[in-house]
Amino acid sequence: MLPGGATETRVRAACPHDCPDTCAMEVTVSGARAIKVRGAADMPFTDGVLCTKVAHYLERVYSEQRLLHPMKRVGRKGEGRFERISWDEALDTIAARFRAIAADDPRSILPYSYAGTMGLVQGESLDRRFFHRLGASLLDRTICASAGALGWKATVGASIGTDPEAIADARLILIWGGNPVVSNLHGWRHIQEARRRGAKLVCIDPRRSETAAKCDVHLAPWPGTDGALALAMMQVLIAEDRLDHDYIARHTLGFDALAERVRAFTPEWAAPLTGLDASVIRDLAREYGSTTPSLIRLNYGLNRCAGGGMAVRNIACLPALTGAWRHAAGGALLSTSGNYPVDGHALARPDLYPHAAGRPPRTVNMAFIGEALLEATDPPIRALYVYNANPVAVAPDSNRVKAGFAREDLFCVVHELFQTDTADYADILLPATSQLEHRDVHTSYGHLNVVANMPAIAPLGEAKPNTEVFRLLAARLGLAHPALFESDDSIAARAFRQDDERARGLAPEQLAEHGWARLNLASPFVPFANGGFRTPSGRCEFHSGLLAGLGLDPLPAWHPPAESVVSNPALAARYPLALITPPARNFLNSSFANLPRFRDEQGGPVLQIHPDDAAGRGIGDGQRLRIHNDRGEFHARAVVTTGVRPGVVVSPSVWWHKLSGDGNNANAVTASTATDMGGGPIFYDCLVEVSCA
Ligand SMILES: Nc1nc2c(c(=O)[nH]1)N[C@H]1C(S)=C(S)[C@@H](COP(=O)(O)OP(=O)(O)OC[C@H]3O[C@@H](n4cnc5c(=O)[nH]c(N)nc54)[C@H](O)[C@@H]3O)O[C@H]1N2
Ligand SMILES: Nc1nc2c(c(=O)[nH]1)N[C@H]1C(S)=C(S)[C@@H](COP(=O)(O)OP(=O)(O)OC[C@H]3O[C@@H](n4cnc5c(=O)[nH]c(N)nc54)[C@H](O)[C@@H]3O)O[C@H]1N2
Ligand code: SF4
Ligand SMILES: [Mo]
Repeated sequence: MLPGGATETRVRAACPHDCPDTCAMEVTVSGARAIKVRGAADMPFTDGVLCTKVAHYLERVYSEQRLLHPMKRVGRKGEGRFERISWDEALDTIAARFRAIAADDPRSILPYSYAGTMGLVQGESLDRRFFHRLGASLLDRTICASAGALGWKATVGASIGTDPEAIADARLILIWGGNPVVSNLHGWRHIQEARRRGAKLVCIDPRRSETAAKCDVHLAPWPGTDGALALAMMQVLIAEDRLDHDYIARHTLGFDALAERVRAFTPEWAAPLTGLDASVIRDLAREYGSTTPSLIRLNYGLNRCAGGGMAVRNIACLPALTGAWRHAAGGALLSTSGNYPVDGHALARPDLYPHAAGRPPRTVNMAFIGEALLEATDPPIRALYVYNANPVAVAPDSNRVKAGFAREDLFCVVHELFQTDTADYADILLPATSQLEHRDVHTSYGHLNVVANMPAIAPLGEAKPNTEVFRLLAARLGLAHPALFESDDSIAARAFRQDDERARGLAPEQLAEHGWARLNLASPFVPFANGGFRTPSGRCEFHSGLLAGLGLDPLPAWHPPAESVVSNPALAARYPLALITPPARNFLNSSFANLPRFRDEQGGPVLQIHPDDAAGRGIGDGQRLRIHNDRGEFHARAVVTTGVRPGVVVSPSVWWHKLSGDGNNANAVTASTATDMGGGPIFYDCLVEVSCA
């Protein structure tokens, strides 16, 4: 009992953000107010620790910037002027517009969401059911990982890899296209433990990231050339017979064709493409081929280039050649998400879709929302409902995206916690609850636990959870199906297939009480020690029937970047610098970028540039820069540093446009070109020129 009679309670929660660590949290509530958020001490992966962002979570939850009631637009689109309305007026307006548009063609309505919350309930349940029932356009959620996920799937079969809690005995760890110090903090703690026990850490990243600075070796290839590096490593392993023949014979498919394919891809071939010395590439391959256990921790940084899918696929072949998968601490890890027996059908109910004759479902690729809004004709998009996402800030080629959102004839609903760049374009702006105010249950892509989220406090103001809004809209639209009205607790309870062995221990009441549970997998979980790949052949597929069926090269290949000095010299003559815009430490994509603490920590948009590139352009440290190409421009402050290789410039992201000084963030220059597979964007495959502003 506290003074005044208030009691303190502790509520189990999950960090909702798009981060592989999916921390288990504990929220302390006093009276009606949350007073503390901390990492669960009893969950081994979280280990009582939250990152610097979420350690201050109450500043987000109770921010004075929170949207607390529905509003309608009174200014121009994008201007951000709104007037308060009631929930009844908001819902009636949306229902009336949706009803009218659906009467012509419901596919003119497009939902747009990504991973503002990763929760299965608030992120992929009633929302999906509602838009399925309506017969709206389907959204292909490609913006982050679709290229790499497909490259990995073609090779290994599913998003399954090394158990991140079993890596302490690795002797060599390649951190490839990832920056775990920033974006996988708890995974990094396990990597550090391996290092304490003697592992050597090699970081492969075009810039000296926070992680690269802490590794034993840093190799800085040109952006988008990892596929060539991996091919050359395979060439060396095979030519020098640094192979596990028994593993290859039992557990792989297509080795002879692979050997033939990589014969010409020598380190000398890869050197000019990657910008690494042939001897460096050969030494890396030799060390990889002679160190056991060896682990590759790859991340999605390397799938944001034109050849990103194939790059991930080429890397995924390596541990099968050396037999590194035999060891708990060996193999490779991109994502653990494929281990969860999520009942996607029960959550999303694709069967609710009304298959009207002569009207095939239409799918829109979220990555190219600008094009879709401006160019889709069959049918045109007339209404957009955005939740869990901030596309105006995070989608590539922002000027096109802004032009699409600015269409006067587009009816746009945004459901948000904050008035983001996207919210400024809403006709109706709805207030969303934070994670502390609603129920959810979470999988992870960086560990093997399920984490529950129980509501800790009542919704602030008039905020409502995503699910609640869809229940209310379904009623207003007269959509009678009972699946559209299921409660959050009930949805959470059916999230996992209870007949799946891996779900043993995930009983809903237990999870709600205990807060988290490890999947029922062996510990350590060594997924491919004895083969058992999730591919059609059950083998690691050097030759992929899946890719052949998609009209793609079935063998590992070299897919160059779309924009580089080597692959596009004409463009490089005008725009000679390769820009990458990786995650900023204090933001989570564009989340947190509006809150003073994190903005101040991050210190404004910067562009890191090598002294040689700066000198040639008369650029000094701290100078205001204009970064531009044919698509657009943004401004940032120069940081002259040898931490980036000459020819590469780096701008940690994602800033909000309207908080970036000149009204533009880095996506003003990124391209709306698709990756080689999976239809993903190529954020880190982007040529620019830089001058003083
Ligand atoms: N603090 C923080 N954490 C985050 C996020 C965030 O915004 N902030 N974002 C979250 C999200 S959405 C995701 S998808 C995950 C993972 O997000 P990822 O985008 O995989 O990000 P990182 O792990 O930070 O690492 C990306 C690294 O790849 C490097 N890189 C860029 N291009 C190339 C290339 O062509 N080749 C190679 N080898 N490296 C390249 C970048 O310099 C960067 O250091 O992180 C999540 N965690
Ligand atoms: N230049 C560049 N661009 C990038 C990237 C990059 O590295 N460089 N990274 C890309 C990647 S990997 C990704 S994953 C995307 C991320 O793109 P998004 O998934 O759009 O991520 P956020 O920018 O964090 O926006 C999520 C929004 O959801 C809101 N939200 C949170 N919880 C809820 C909720 O319960 N209900 C509702 N209605 N809203 C909620 C948050 O307030 C936030 O504004 O960005 C991509 N864009
Ligand atoms: S953002 Fe990642 S590291 Fe930070 S609390 Fe959430 S899950 Fe944990
Ligand atoms: Mo992402």
